Amino acid sequence: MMKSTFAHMFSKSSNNMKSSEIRELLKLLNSPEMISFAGGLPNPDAFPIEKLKPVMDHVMASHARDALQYGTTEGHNKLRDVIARGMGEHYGAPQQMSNILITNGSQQGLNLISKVFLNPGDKVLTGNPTYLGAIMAFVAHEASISAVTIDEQGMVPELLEDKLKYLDRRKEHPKFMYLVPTFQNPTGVTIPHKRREKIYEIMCKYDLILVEDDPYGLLRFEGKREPLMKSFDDENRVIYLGTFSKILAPGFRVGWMAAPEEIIRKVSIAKQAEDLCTNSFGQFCVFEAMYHNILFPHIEEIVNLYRKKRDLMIDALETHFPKDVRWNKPQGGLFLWLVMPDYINTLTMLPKAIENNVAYVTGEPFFPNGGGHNTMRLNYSYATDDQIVEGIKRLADVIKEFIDENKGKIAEDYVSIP
Ligand code: PMP
Ligand code: G9A
Repeated sequence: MMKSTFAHMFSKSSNNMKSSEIRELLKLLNSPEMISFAGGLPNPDAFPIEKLKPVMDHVMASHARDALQYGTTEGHNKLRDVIARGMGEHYGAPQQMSNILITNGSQQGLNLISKVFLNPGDKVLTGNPTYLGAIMAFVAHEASISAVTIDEQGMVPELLEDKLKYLDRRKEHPKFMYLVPTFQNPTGVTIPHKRREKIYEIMCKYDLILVEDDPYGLLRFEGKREPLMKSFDDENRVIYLGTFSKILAPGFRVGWMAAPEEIIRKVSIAKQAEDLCTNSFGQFCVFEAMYHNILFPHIEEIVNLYRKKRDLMIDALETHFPKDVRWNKPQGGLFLWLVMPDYINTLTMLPKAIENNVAYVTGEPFFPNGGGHNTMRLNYSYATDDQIVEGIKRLADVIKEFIDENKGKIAEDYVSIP
């Protein structure tokens, strides 16, 4: 390994940072033969390119002096205002503009929340598994994550309450809880209405704040929409994170936070030091895309596209995969979650898959407290239809071979999913 010149100079907190298995993997997947089910990427063929061109022309023709200028840290007011009203119209959780801060994607929201709430050693509650990017943000701020087992309906209220009682006895009150209640990354699981109410009730009882991360809620293919946790929030304990990344385009890097004004104020001071403001041009484009009615027809289009891709992937799994692998059928979002037999370690299998030009994300990094060695996440939005069929065939061959080699063995690092 290269001798380090700077190791003694890096900060303690930088040594706590862990790199993202997903982002590192994405760098390796640039060969044209590779079929990637790895990153949670929207389909680029579906970007509304032709519709966005006139929007961008309009921004340059009519708003260039502001769109090319720095903006306020809180964000472009017209965008904040339309989001505040939209949260009422589309989510039953109306906001004032002063409750909205525009972020450089919801990933920044996660980092800013960590920055303003977490001291080293503070507890954060999450599901087990949960979104890797959130784990990274919490760990970078030296939080200690306490993860609560989830089932096929997401966080289990009884287990949450048990965990809170346990932490109470140890006088370790969590700073906040983090959930992706709808079409969770990585499992695709959605918490049903009744459970959401129960979880909110427990939050009130134990004086808990919730970070509700919701990039996928509008990508629903079928079934009834579940209310936002934010829509129950009489006690002002929910910090909601939204983003245009999956419903329009992640390249704009525009998301938002909806929270009590006191939190917005604190977070915007933290953001001042981080990036001064979210990129103005992106914010203007997103606002105009909404104003010119491009956003919601686009969402309808990708919902139809992704529903077909989910079905195609599930058909291919049913046709080609061995019967002892299990998967779910989420009603939306971008991911399927697969559970292999215990003796399969998906991390050990990954190089074989990559050699065969197919990639997935291993499940283990999504488990803050360990587990999931035999799980994997498959993204179905990014690949073409032909690639989905071919990629699942390739993956099935890799898995069958691996099963033959490993059947009867216990995976070396066997940790059962709690
Ligand atoms: N939260 C979750 C649950 C995600 O899946 C993602 C992206 N994959 C993000 C946050 C970050 O998205 P962005 O910063 O692009 O808004
Ligand atoms: O890191 C990215 O590119 C966003 C996608 C996240 C994911 O795959 O979970």
